[in-house]
Formats: sequence, structure tokens, C-alpha cells
Amino acid sequence: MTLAELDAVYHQPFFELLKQARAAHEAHWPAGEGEAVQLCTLLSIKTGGCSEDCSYCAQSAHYSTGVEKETLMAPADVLAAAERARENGSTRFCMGAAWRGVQAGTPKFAQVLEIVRGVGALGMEVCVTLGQLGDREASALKEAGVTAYNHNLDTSPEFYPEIVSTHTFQDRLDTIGAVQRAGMALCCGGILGLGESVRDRLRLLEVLSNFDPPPESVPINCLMPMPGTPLAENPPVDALDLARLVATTRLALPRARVRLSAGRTRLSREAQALCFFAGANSIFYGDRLLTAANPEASADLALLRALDLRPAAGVGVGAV
Ligand code: SAM
Ligand code: DTB
Ligand code: SF4
Repeated sequence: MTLAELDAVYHQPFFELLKQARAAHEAHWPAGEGEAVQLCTLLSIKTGGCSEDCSYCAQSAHYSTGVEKETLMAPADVLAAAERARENGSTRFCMGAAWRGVQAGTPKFAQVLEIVRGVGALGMEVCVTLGQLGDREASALKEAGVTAYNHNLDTSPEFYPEIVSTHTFQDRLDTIGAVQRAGMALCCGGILGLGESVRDRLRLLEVLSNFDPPPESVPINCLMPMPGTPLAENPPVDALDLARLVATTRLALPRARVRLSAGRTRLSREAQALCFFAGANSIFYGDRLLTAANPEASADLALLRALDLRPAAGVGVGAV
């Protein structure tokens, strides 16, 4: 969709927008799929000390956030966490590393490949987010069993330089190109609450909806204001603005998993219900994101039950 089209969709009367998004959701997620919410569990396999200066991020070495720098986790510890996530009903395991990027041929990349093979053997969808990569790294990850690579564009190309100075929007697009050439599914979304305009949010959707193929999943994060980062005092995202953006995302990317991502601890149950109605059909599940808090698993299961939604079944996993 073009920016003009997205603008027209987004600025319709709220209930008209929600009605259209709901219709798109029902048309593209038929036969019971429409009530299924994919549960993904996150694990930070390498925390803190990142060379990049993303101004929202607690893991950047540029800010004093209290997040300690750690080394890459041992494969056995990651597998234990993935097994726990599977037992709790997650069908997708997403591992994040606070790196600028990875390089084939290094010991740490070999260790990541070993971790990926192990998690894949558990029958879960494997998602990784390791920063920048090229064609060699992308092919090796695909071959090791990665289902999806997460690399967010976060905001519009115009606003991106206000948020990050150590890499460019074009660097992000280059990595996304390598991911798609290797045949991995692309998980790519953004953050609301950085100080961006509605136009920036819609420009992000314009870029995402013009990828070929379109992203398999689109995480929509609301800024978790992390103490010590430049954005620590930013005001919270308005829940109705969030619902409007989720609805617009559903219309722009009808078959994407739209993931209600960071920031749910600051959303009411009712606000989350509105977002599910507007087309969100995935959440991060488990009481921790990478370094920030997430709702308790039991509260999320209770919320899904209250809304007559259910956890989605995954590859080789017998969820309901
Ligand atoms: N280093 C890798 C990268 O930047 O691609 C992967 C990890 S990074 C933490 C993944 C994504 O998490 C970011 O692109 C951003 O969208 C999101 N994120 C990070 N910190 C956040 C925060 N404080 N609030 C909301 N989302 C955040
Ligand atoms: C995404 O879009 N959100 C997740 C995942 N992809 C890697 C990360 C959210 C991080 C929130 C802040 C933190 O935990 O430090
Ligand atoms: Fe590093 Fe990723 Fe955080 Fe940016 S978002 S500082 S690249 S971990």
C-alpha cells in the first residue's frame, strides 16, 4: 500500500476502521484460525554491552542502564529454557543477542548455529535476532533450522537517524535482503512511542507492505522506557492510537502474524482485547521480554480464555 492509501485507511472513523480490519482478519484467517493467538517466548541469549546506540535500548553500551554485559549463553542452558517454554505452551522460541551483527566463521556464530539446531529439534519454530548479517550468515542460519529472522525497521526512514546513529536504515534493509534471499521468513516491525509522528508510523507500514514477500510477522512494540536511556521519560503510547495502528497493519498485511509485543504490562486487559479485535494474533509469552517485564503467563492465559481466544498450534506441537 502507498502512504496515501494508508493515510486514508488510518484516518477513517475509528469504528469503521475496526470493522474493516476485523473483516480482513476473518477473511484471511478462516476456519478457526482467527481465534488462535500465537505464543512466542523470548530469551536474551547474549545480554548487554551492545556497540549500537539505539536510544530506546537498555542493552546499548552507550548508556548507563544497569543492565550488566553478559557472554553468549551455553547451548544446554538455552535448550533448557526452550523446553520450559514448550511445556508452558509456546510454539515459537525467539532468541535475541545484543550485537551489532554476526559473522560466519567466528566461534560465537558457530555456537549460535549449535543452539539453533538444538531448539529446532524440539519441534518449535525458531526465531533469532542477532543484528546485521550478510548472505553467508543468512544461508547458514537457514540451513541450521531458523524459521524466521527478526530485524525491525522500528520507524520511518526519515525518523530513524533521530533514534540511532551507529547504523542506518539502509543497513537494516540490507540485512532484510539477505534474510529474504536465504529463504528465511522475515519478522519485521517497529516501536511506537519514540517521539515519532503518525506519518512515521504509516511510512513504516508502507515500507513493510511493499516487501516481496511481505513479512511473515510484524511485531508492534510500545516503548518500554528504560532508565538511563535517552527515551526514559517519553510519555506512554495512547491505547486507541495503538489499536488504530494494529487495525491498519492488519489491512496492509492481511496474512502477517501481527504481534502485540513490548509494552503490554502498561496496557489494560480491555486495551489488549481491542488490539486482538483489530487484528493482533500473536504475543510474547512469559514474564520477561529480553531485559524488560512482560505480563505473567497465567494472566495471559486467563485473558485469552476471557476473550474466547486460544493458543495457536505450532509445528509438531499439540497445542489446542
Ligand atoms: N540487536 C538486535 C537488533 O537490534 O536487531 C536484536 C535485539 S533488539 C533488542 C530487537 C528489537 O527490540 C528492537 O528492534 C526494538 O524494536 C525492540 N526493543 C528494544 N528495546 C525496546 C524497548 N525498550 N521498548 C520497546 N521495544 C524495544
Ligand atoms: C521485537 O520486536 N520485540 C522483542 C523481540 N522483537 C526481540 C524485544 C522487545 C524488547 C523489549 C525491551 C527489553 O526487553 O529490553
Ligand atoms: Fe544493540 Fe539491538 Fe539494542 Fe540496538 S536494539 S542497542 S542493536 S541490542
